[in-house]
Amino acid sequence: MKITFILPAIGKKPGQKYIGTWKMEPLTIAVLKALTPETVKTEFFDDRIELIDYNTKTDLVCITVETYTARRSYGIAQRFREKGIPVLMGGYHVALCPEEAGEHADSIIIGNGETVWKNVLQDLKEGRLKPVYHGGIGAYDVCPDKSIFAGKRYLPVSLVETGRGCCHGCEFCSISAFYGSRYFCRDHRLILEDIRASRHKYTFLVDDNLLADRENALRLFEDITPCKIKWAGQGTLSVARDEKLLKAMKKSGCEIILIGFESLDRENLRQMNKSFNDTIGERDELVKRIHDAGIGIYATFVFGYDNDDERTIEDAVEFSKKHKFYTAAFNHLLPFPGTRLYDRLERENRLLYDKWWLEEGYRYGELAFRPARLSPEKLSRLCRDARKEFSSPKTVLSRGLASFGRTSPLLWGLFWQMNLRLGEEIDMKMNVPIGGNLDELPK
Ligand code: B12
Ligand code: SF4
Repeated sequence: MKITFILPAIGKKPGQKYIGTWKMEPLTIAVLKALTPETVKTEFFDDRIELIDYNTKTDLVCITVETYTARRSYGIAQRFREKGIPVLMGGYHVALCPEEAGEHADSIIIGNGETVWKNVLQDLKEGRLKPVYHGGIGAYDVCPDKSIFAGKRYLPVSLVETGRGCCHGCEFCSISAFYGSRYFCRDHRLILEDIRASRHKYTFLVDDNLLADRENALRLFEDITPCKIKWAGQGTLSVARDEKLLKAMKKSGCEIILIGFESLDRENLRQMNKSFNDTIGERDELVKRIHDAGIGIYATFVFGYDNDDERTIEDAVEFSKKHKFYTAAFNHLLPFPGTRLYDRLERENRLLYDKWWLEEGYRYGELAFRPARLSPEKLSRLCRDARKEFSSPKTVLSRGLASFGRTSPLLWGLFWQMNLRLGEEIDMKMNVPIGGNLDELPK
């Protein structure tokens, strides 16, 4: 028996090179590989970096689907299904849009793969795959098998999962839609095992909110300290209020923390149900404490809430420049299916497409709804301009100099590589057609 795993790209511009940044090892595939007995042959195509062989002889094609990659996933699935090869799909998009995904696959899995993979393989062997498998959420107890990445070139960063879900309930977030404000921490013994098996000096701790459970985070930082790794992960600004946690985090090797500021505007934060980020008055001080602790910040912002206009976007860029963040993302708001944001915009009759992720001609960077104070085109342009401004040579230079000493020398070296490249790629990434031209897929 042979199984073919596929990670689809968002899309590709006709005739252009793929976008270069953020090509990390996809942990999802390594987890599925680890669950698969050695007697079953496996292969893996990462559509972001290589061509898919549609003539491969295989018994099952497994595709992991995100909303951005749904259109392309369905196109890829069709090619295999035309040849009589069954397709199984999983991932957050499938979990949040099971009916839609079910129309493009022979079988789908909602939730975790760990709990049902054995049954899937048995059913496949007996030729009676079920249309739906419910994997549930919560406990997961497997160490990924990264041998499936052999021969592929990824960023030299090891991904180690520490938790799934999040305690918060931000209106726009797929994680909050799927997990319903619940957080599941992973067994620390498995985390340590993964770290010991890692090949790279740098580790990305994969978690939607590493700090969701304070006591667990504190123990985790203590447990991983002896491993002497350098790591980056996702957290919240509130860590700066907790001196003990901040110290433990740094001691355990934290170099960069990704913080979703999202907006600096109180009304916007209220509307997105992220008032826990309403640190107006103390925000500068909290940022300073994190920097003083020797941790760089990857700041993310989202624009398109009802109080957003040119001024709020400018404020976010100025704030990011003032604090000389290691890096920052300025994204426009996007109504992901299954989120409360999607439902609200639908109710308010503000969606420009019923399903933007399936819309032919929909492009990365394009708005999919009508913002309250700006035209969709203008907001898209302002996000691009914000990225350009933050990545201008002058800003990169001043941020780079400030980062010296704030992070380790190796991460400082990475700063230049990453920020200069991100600047170059802004326009390459803008307007990538979602799904790409499916006719360009090799037959
Ligand atoms: C790490 C990460 C990234 C990394 C990418 C890593 C990489 N491999 O290259 C970076 C930082 C680059 C990134 C980028 C983006 N990301 Co991201 N990312 C994540 C994160 C935090 C972890 C993913 C992961 O490795 N999980 C661990 C694995 C083991 O879990 P898993 O994927 O859920 O798989 C399990 C099950 O879902 C299931 N399963 C999944 N697929 C399949 C398939 C089959 C066949 C089967 C049987 C089972 C199965 O079984 C697995 C084992 O239980 C997730 C959130 C999360 N907790 O998953 C967001 C997440 C996937 N990202 C998200 C988004 C929006 C993005 C961006 C679009 C952000 C942006 N605005 O630019 C970009 C672009 C993504 C792209 N496709 O190019 C969203 C997707 C939402 C959605 N509805 O699709 C998520 C869910 C975060 C969120 N808060 O909503 N991301
Ligand atoms: S804090 Fe982050 S992961 Fe948690 S619900 Fe909000 S956006 Fe989602």
